[in-house]
Amino acid sequence: MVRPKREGDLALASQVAKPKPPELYKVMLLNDDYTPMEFVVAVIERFFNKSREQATQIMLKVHTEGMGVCGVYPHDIAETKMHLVLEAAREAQHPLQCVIEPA
Ligand code: TYC
Repeated sequence: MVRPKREGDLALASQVAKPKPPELYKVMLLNDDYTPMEFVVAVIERFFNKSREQATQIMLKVHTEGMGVCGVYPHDIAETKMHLVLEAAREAQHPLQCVIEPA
């Protein structure tokens, strides 16, 4: 068993330890020739909390440039959002692809 050198040292160490800021990841959509624009806009609104106007801008960027960022999040949240997008696309039988990468 590890004993603190002095009474209270362990508690103090945990208070002093600096919490690291979380590493952030971009959630990106990829363009394809088949997923309807309206579906992509709806996905961005729903999972990335964007207005219809913001979602439309992001969708058009992906459509014209091949890729676009929907949001930036800590790793676990980014991964969850990616899975939600892929699940919605699969459910609707669209080939929409979503990836995450370090911000
Ligand atoms: N290129 C698609 C179309 O013309 C629209 C689209 C936009 C698809 C963004 C995927 O991530 C995407 N219907």
